[in-house]
Amino acid sequence: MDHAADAFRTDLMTITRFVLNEQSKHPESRGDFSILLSHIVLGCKFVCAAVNKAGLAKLIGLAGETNVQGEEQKKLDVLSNEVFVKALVSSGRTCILVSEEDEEAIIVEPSKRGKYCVVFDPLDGSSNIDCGVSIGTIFGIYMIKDGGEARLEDVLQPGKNMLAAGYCMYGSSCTFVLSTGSGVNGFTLDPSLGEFILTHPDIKIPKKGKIYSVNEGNAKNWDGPTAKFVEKCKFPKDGSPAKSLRYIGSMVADVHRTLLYGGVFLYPADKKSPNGKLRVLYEVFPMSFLMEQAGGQSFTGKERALDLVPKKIHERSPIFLGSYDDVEEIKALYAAEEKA
Ligand code: AFP
Repeated sequence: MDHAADAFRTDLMTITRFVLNEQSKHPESRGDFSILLSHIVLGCKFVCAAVNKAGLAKLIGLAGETNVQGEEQKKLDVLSNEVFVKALVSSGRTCILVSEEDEEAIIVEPSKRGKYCVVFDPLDGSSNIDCGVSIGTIFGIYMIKDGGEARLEDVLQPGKNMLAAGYCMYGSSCTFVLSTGSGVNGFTLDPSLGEFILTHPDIKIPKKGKIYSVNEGNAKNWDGPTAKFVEKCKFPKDGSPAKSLRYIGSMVADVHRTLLYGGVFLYPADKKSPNGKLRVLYEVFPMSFLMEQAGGQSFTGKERALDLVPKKIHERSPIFLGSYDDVEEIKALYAAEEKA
């Protein structure tokens, strides 16, 4: 991208304009999706502002603490969840919501109901808040199955049925990455305009990467294929250079880097957590959707991640996602183990 030319750009592709352009390719569309997305974007702008001033505003802290007015302070993830739930319900376009913060799915009251189901983690990586590390919101959108009553089955669909997925990363800049099923596009918040501007059009992940990303502290509990893959990353036997290790411990930040620079992000199963740690609906599926749309792959150790059919809303799954060739290597290691 030509940054010098960018500085003088006058024809700004805002996310609203981008989504309306996409909408115009579907003459039957009534704009419901665009409205839903604008409510998600609003939630992200709110969370971005709250994250930026968290230290100053003393928003960080334990839920249950009181501020000087004697009001109960809300933890940032609790606050973010409230903002997203309210924004999504008030859009009038949703019927069922699943949030990482809520034990049960939220069934939207009939008078405010629309046809979309939204699964989301309002503030992923929240253990990183207090030290200023990048964190983010992750979301996926499904269409209600038969257009009738909202039921739990509507959000227990395989990831490949998602209509759209994305994340917003609250980092050195605020970046919104979106796929509506035809490629991946990245938008950066211009704080002076309060608008997300298209800065990363048609993101494609490099076919092979030079980075692997995993919590190596869990290595003693890994299964054979994971251990072999990481060993290959560090001590390649084919003469290729060793890969670099980068691990932030905040999925949005680790996946964002993987998407832009290539490589592989893994949160495998281990002896202590046979299903891994990450949640299928609002971590594994949206990130897998984006990876595939960017030309990469995503694998659970058994199958294509987007083929998985969740049985519970907060189900977990192991995940290996990133550059096509790197994930292909992992798949080969699992296939070899199964054969043996
Ligand atoms: P927190 O929300 O508790 O910080 O967890 C973050 C997360 O769900 C995901 O964003 C990271 O990729 C992953 O957990 C990190 O897990 P480890 O700390 O076990 O490496």
